[in-house]
Amino acid sequence: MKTDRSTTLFQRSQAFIPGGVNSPVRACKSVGSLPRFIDRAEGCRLVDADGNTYIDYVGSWGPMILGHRHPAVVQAISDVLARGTSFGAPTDLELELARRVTEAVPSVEMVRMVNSGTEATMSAIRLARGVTGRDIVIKFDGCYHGHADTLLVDAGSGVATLNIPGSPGVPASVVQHTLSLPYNSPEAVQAVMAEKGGDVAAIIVEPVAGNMGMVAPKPGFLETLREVTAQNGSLLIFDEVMCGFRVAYGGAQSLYDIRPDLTCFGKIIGGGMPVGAYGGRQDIMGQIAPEGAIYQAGTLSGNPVAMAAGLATLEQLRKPGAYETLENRSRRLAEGLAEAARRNRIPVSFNRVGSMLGMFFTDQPVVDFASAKMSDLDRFGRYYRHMLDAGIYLAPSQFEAGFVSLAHDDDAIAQTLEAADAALATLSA
Ligand code: KE4
Repeated sequence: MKTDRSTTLFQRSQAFIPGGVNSPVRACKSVGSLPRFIDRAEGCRLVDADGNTYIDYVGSWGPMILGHRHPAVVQAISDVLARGTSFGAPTDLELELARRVTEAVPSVEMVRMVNSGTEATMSAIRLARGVTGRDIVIKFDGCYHGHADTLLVDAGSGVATLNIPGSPGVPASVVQHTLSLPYNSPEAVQAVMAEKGGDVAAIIVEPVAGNMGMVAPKPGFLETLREVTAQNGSLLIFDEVMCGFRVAYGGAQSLYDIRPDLTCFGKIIGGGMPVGAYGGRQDIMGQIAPEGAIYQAGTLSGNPVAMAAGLATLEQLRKPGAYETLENRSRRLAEGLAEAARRNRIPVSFNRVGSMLGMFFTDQPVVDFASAKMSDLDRFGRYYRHMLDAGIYLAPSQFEAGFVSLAHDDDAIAQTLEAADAALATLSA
């Protein structure tokens, strides 16, 4: 596969951008691969700077659930450009997207738009601390909630991929109030809440985790979080930046029938444009400035272009059958991959919730960060590179999730399974 152009661009980028990338995981360091510079995309396919085509299972890390350049999204962006790009003032578009989100997610009575998932979770934590007057926040090992100081503890995603212990630059004084517990361990949460519950402002969780690879909540785990937070006057925050509108139109909370106090969104609600949001009960959200005293702000919050792209995306997802199609195609892919692994006698463990999936090179179930880290990372790297050379674009880390879009048709799934069979065959050698 010719990669001269990506090679040259990457060399030049490293002179101007740290690591040559604007987000660490894109450097593909953990899989020993050259990052591909992408030139354009359409549907489920990317084309890189050298003209190579790939079937895309990263989907810009989640937003591209319709596939790239969906006509309705392109049209919506084009229409709003005729009006302008940013006003720093309220618009009907942000009102309509806020209404749509509250309509889709009953626990969200009010919502504030921001510009990234990090801003959403950072703001939700400040709000929880402000409302409860408490400092302690509980998160879970392997969950990643963006790079705000207070949450960069035992994080997943790029922190896990690059093995960054927390991160230099985050003062101990900032993370002293952040506790990180094993995911899917109700016992660990119950023990800590029994001792410290009265001082806990919030528990924040990825209800379907996608940053230690993809890990689903065990029955009873989310229910325990809801119970112990209610018992102690702490807030339950669902970080649905990744799984919101991904695993269901109402998000993971609709799948598992849990009503959190606050929910964070991002990715899909911006349809590929920069966006984040946090929302929840009116009595909590009403304490955010200017209505309340808890401050949060943003120059481009509610940006009309992002709002238009997000609205067009949700419009397509509201159509009958959208999530059934995602489920059917994702199931076919996962079953095909499992069959290929069996055929080639490669031990793999699979997790999937809807169109969010994870394939781990381990023969043990993966239910938390500790079990995810038992995966054979060398094997993952070899599999990744074979798939890339075969035109299949996977997330360049064992600790990321894969995403199927509505644009992944039968041919794309068939081509992926064929490539996977060949890649797995080389691993058994
Ligand atoms: P952003 O600040 O990157 O928009 O969102 C942070 C965030 C918050 N919560 C969850 C559950 C997330 O998955 C993320 C970001 N996800 C990663 C992918 N694992 C973004 C990719 C990257 O960091 O480049």
